Order: sequence, then C-alpha cells, then structure tokens
Amino acid sequence: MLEKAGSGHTGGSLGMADVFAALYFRVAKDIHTTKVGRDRFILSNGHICPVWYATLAEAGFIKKEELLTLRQTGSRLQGHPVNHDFPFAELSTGSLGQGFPAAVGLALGYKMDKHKGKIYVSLGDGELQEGSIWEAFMAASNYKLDNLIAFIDRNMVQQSGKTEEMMALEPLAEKIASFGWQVIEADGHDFDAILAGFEKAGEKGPSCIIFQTKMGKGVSFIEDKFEWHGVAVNSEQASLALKELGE
Ligand SMILES: Cc1ncc(C[n+]2csc(CCOP(=O)(O)OP(=O)(O)O)c2C)c(N)n1
Repeated sequence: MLEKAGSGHTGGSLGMADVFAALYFRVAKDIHTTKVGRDRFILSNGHICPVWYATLAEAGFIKKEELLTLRQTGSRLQGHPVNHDFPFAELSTGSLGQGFPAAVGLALGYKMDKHKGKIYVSLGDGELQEGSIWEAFMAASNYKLDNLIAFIDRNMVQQSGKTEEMMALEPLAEKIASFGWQVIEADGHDFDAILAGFEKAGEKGPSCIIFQTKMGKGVSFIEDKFEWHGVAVNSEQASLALKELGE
C-alpha cells in the first residue's frame, strides 16, 4: 500500500505490526462493535496508520483492496486517520500530542458512565516530547483511570534522528511511574511478552506499556534507520521487503 501511495510512514508501521496483531487478535474486546462500553482504540501517533489500516483489513473490518487507496483523494484511508466517514477512527489524529489527552477524556467518560471497557491508546516515543502528553499523564492518574492502557512505540528514533540526541526521554519508565502510572516494559516483537504486558496492564491503572521495538522490523535495509520514518518503498524495495518478510 505504501508503494502504491508513493509516500507515507514505513518505519514505524513495520515496527508496531506485532503489537497491533496482539491488540486486535488477542487483547481488545468488542472493538468497533456497537456494544455500549466496548473497548476503544486511539492511534495518537497517527502517522503509523498504515499498520493500523492493514490490521483492520486483516481483522475483516475493511476490505484488503481498500488498502491500495491509501493517501488518495477521496479515500477513507488518509495519510493520518480522519474520522469522518471512517467509523473505526474515534477521532482524527496525526497532530502529535492530541490523541492521548482525548483518550484520557474518553476513559474518564467511561468511568463516569460505569462502562467496563478499556481505552487503548498508541503513542510514539518522539510524540512524548509534546507537553500535552505530560498533562495527560498527570490527569489520568489524578482521575485514577484504571481503564486506560497507553502503549509506547519505544524505537528510540523519531523523524530526524535518535530521541536521546534530539530531546532525551530517559529514564522514561521512572518518569511515567512518577506521574502515578503502573509502567510495564516489554519486547515489542515477542508475542508472549506483548500479551503478558497487556494482561498486566489490565490489572491496575492507569497503565503504560513501553514496547521496545525496532523501526522497520523485519526488513534489513529499513531496520533501526530513522531515515525510513516517513519514506515509502519503491517497487524494487517493496519486492525485496516482502521477500524478507516471507510473503
Ligand atoms: C504536532 C506535530 N508536530 C510535528 C509533526 C510531524 N511529525 C510526524 S511524526 C514525527 C516524529 C514522531 O516521532 P515518533 O513518535 O518517535 O514516531 P516514529 O518516528 O518512531 O514513527 C513528527 C515530528 C506532527 N505530526 N505533529
């Protein structure tokens, strides 16, 4: 889909594929149904929507053919999630630092309405450099939002370099814990670890899972290279990548 679009975010999308598979196929309940109090998901790091759209297709919510409309005028699958006409997006995201605070509000609303469901929210590590993220961490613990599960794509890179060289985040786990959150660290490419992380996160909260990931996981010429943050594969690279991924 990225090859066809000719632009988009390849690196982060590949890096979060394992976590998204776990979330949609094992963890989230009644997601995208009409059930009151269903689990909900917000993609705060909206730029990695290719992996989310692919997950939605794999799970049968949208048709696989629609994936090839990525980023085209009139498509529901824009380069960042747009929620009008696309019921799976709880809100439009992509302006970093916005989705997480909205998820906090949603979780608070769920508590007030006594809904049982969980609110899952995906964040990028570079995204944590937005001030609104830390207001949201503070508010979620103030309101004791044990129905909120945030997870971070801790690939150590962002658009133009390494996070620790641009705006250091470490010691990240301690920082988030000091805001009153349960913090879990897990290998974002080990399914047992991912599932154990989500399970523990559901026990008390608010909870944040820091998933250690590799940008571009599974494709040798993309892995760990921040230069692939927002670049699409050309046709030759796409073939090589799919071959490496075993398709
Ligand atoms: C408010 C805002 N500022 C800047 C951008 C442009 N932008 C998109 S992704 C990104 C880097 C985010 O880094 P990270 O969250 O680590 O994502 P990764 O590179 O790992 O996919 C930036 C600066 C944006 N989308 N929103």
